[in-house]
Amino acid sequence: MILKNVFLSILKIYLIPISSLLFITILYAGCNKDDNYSTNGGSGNPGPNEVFIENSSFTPSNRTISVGTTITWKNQDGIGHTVTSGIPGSPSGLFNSGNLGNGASFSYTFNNPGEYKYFCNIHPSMTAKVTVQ
Ligand SMILES: [Cu+2]
Repeated sequence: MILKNVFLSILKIYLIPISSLLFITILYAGCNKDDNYSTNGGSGNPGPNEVFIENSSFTPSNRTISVGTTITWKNQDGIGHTVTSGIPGSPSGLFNSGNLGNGASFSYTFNNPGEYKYFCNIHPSMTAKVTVQ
């Protein structure tokens, strides 16, 4: 009977903190994974404020964000691209990355709501937009 009580006490003292620690560790591991997800700049999927340029297209082609958000475009292609505001043949002049080589990135902060179309000045078939709300 005494042995059983001792055993139960040990269970209470050690098992609860250990399982809590394990739970917290798993939570943190999940968060860190998300952080890498949006900042690794390598393969995989773009983070919430990123647009990847890959296979001569903008991914995702319509990114919806809130006012004040900075979008970062990353060129994952082996060839150069630009991120130019407006539509092919009619740039709006709001932003223009210039030629981005492989691995290069460009950022722009959207401070007003609206729909912002953009394209690649080298490949006019590459068009996309950012919706700011
Ligand atoms: Cu291009």
